[in-house]
Amino acid sequence: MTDMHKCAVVGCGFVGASCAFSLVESGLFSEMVLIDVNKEKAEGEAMDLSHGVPFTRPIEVYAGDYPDLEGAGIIIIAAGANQKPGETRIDLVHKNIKIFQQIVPQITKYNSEGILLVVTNPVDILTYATLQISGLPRARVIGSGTVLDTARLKYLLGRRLGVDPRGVHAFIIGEHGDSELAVWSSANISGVDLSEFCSAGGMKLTAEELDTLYREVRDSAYEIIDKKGATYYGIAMSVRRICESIVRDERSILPVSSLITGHYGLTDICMGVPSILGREGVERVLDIPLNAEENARLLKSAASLREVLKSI
Ligand code: 6V0
Repeated sequence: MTDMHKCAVVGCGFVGASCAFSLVESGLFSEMVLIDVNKEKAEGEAMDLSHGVPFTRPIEVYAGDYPDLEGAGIIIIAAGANQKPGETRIDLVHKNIKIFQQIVPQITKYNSEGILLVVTNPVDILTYATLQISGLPRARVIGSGTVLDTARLKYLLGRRLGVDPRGVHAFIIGEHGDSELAVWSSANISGVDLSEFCSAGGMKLTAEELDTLYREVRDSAYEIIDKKGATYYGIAMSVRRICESIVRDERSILPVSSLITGHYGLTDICMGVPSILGREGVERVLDIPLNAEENARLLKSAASLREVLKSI
C-alpha cells in the first residue's frame, strides 16, 4: 500500500533540493524522505527544510535510505550528473545510466507500488531505462518531459502578447532537449487562434519571431548554465505541478514523458507529449493535432532518441 502523502527525493543536489523545497511549500505531503549517496548533503538539506516547517503545513522531512521508501506514493529521481557549460543533455547519458542501474533496483526493492518521477537528464532516455530496469507498469514511470520547456514557452509568449501565461495554450513536445518542437499549429490564447489573437489586437508575430521564441525556449538551459552554472527553480516548480496533478487526482494535461505506444505513429519510446495525469500516473496519452511539418519533426525527435537508446 502506498500513501500519496509521502514522497521521496533521490538525489539532493541543486535540482533535488529545489524540488524538495517547492514540495514542502506546496503542502501536498506530510512526510518526505531525502536520499543521496552523499548522506551529509541529504541530512543538511533535511535540517534546513525542517526549520521552515513552522511556516508550512505540518510535514516531517528527514534524510534516509532506501528502506525508508516503503509506502511512498511518489519517488522523484534527480540523482546524477548535470550539464556543464557546452555539454548537451545527451552527453550525460552514460554517466547517468550507470547511476540509474544502481538506484532503480534499490527503489523497487522497497517500493514497487509508487509512482517514479524521473527528472535526471537526459530525461526521456532515463525514463525509458527506468521502465526497463524497474519492470513497473508504464503508467507509473514518468519523466518530467517537456513540462518545463512548455512553461518557458508560455512565459515568453505571454510576455510577448501581454497576457497571463496561464491563458496561453501551446505545447513543446518531443525530446526534452535539442530536437524538441513547438506545436504552433494549435497554439491559442484561451481558445482564440494565435494569429487571430494577434491580428485582432493589432499585433504581428512573424514566422521568424515564432522561430526565435522557440529557439529561446530550446536553448534557455544552455544560457542559464552559462550564467549561473545550473538550472533548478523552473524544474522544481514543474515537479510541484506534476505532483499536484497526481496527488490531488486533478487529471491535468501536462507534456510528461512516458512510454508511447501507437500515438503519432510512434511506439516503444519515451518522450514528452500531452498526457492526462492523475492518481494512477499517466492515465492517457493524447494525440494532439499536428501539421505535416510538426509531425515530421516529432518523428525526427523520436529517431534521435532511438539512436541514443541503441548506443546504451
Ligand atoms: P547536482 O547538483 O550535481 O546533484 C546531483 C546529486 O545526485 C548530488 O547530490 C549527488 O550526490 C547525487 N547522486 C549522484 N549519484 C548518486 C547515487 N548513485 N545515488 C544517490 N544520489 C546520487 O546536479 P543537479 O541537481 O543540478 O542536476 C540533477 C539532474 O537534473 C541532472 O541530470 C540535470 O541535468 C537534471 N535536470 C533536469 C531538468 C529537467 O527538466 N528534467 C532540468 C534541470 C536539470
